[in-house]
Amino acid sequence: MKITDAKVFVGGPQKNYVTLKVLTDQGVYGLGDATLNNRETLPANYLEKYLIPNLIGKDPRNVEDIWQFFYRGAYFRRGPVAMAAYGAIDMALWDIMGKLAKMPVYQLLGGKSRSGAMVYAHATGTDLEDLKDSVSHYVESGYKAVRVQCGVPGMSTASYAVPEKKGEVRNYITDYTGIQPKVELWDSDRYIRYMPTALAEIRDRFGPELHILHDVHHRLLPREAAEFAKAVEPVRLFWMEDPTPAEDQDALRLIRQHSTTPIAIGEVFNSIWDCNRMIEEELIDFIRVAVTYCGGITHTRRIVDLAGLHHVRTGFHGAPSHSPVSMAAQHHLNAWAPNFGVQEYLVLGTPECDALFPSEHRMINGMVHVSDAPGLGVDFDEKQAARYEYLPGAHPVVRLEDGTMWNY
Ligand code: GCO
Ligand code: MG
Repeated sequence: MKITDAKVFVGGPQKNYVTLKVLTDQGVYGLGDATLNNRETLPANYLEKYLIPNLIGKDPRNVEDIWQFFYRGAYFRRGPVAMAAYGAIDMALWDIMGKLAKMPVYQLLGGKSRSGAMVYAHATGTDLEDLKDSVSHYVESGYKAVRVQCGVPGMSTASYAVPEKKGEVRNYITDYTGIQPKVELWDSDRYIRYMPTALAEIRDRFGPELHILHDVHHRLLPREAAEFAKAVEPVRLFWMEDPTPAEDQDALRLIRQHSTTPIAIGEVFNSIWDCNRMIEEELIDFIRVAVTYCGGITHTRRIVDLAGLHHVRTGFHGAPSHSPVSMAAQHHLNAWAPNFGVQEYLVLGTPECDALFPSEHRMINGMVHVSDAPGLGVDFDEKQAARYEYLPGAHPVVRLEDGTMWNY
């Protein structure tokens, strides 16, 4: 059996999904997702210029060897661009394997460990009242876990994941008016003074059962993060995400020494080598890698297994930048992983997105029920894809009030 061709598509409904389709001489094809938010053309280019010419002619059933061929063969390995590109190939090969075996991918991984996988939604508000309305909306729709973010009084612009105006539904992940980023201003002091009381009000209003998550988005210094983690302890967060920039993992030790608030980290990691030490030292509670830019199912599964040895549960990244293809790959890992925690889950399910990626995965009452179709259980409509093209876009950048650059 041989791979005969592979094609890359960039585009989608208000998104730049990077979709890979791998074709074989047996008529079976596989799909992968290489979307790297706001840098989408880079993995697409890597696939087209370097990887696909070397993929053609290989036996798609040698999933492990193909992964190792690209990873070890590159010499300059790892990094989000390369790992997203290998990740897309890997997902497509697992899709092909499932279709050949006539089994859903979760069965190839070892079968189902649960009937449904809990997901969390993003609630947000310009202020606390606005946020409460947003949380109510998700609670009423059946979600058991909600991430909460809201504006901080006195801060001169909106901060991470918060709309500028009340009621405005803002695509805070990407602004598609061009590649020049907007500037957000940040003030850690105001945030540390305000956010613990805001989170406590959300707990009071919604009661003890709701799983409340919060994303600090790499903004605090280690000592500040320790103070914050301690201050929010009474709220009993499901997790506090990315309290400090992910490069300095020693910072987590200081936070750990001062608080029992669960820590989630990993959406910017690309390999097991970025997180093995903090997993082994048990400095985190949830690992947030994504199957897309962490090298696909083959590599992500190794991280999940290592995490399981150290009581670390999964909480895969699922920002709106992920296409239904990588989300499907994560649904299969989530169905199997003995140490599953939660799945981030957003705005999929628009009619345009469903038409582009028909799928049997279902989200009901805050739980994902994985598809039993062979392979990944998601398809890609090339006619629909022809409607879309690449849209240049950017994240905001962050500065302190005096102009100093800070972490987005
Ligand atoms: C999350 C993330 C995202 C990132 C985005 C960057 O927890 O979902 O922090 O919102 O900001 O993926 O491209
Ligand atoms: Mg995050």
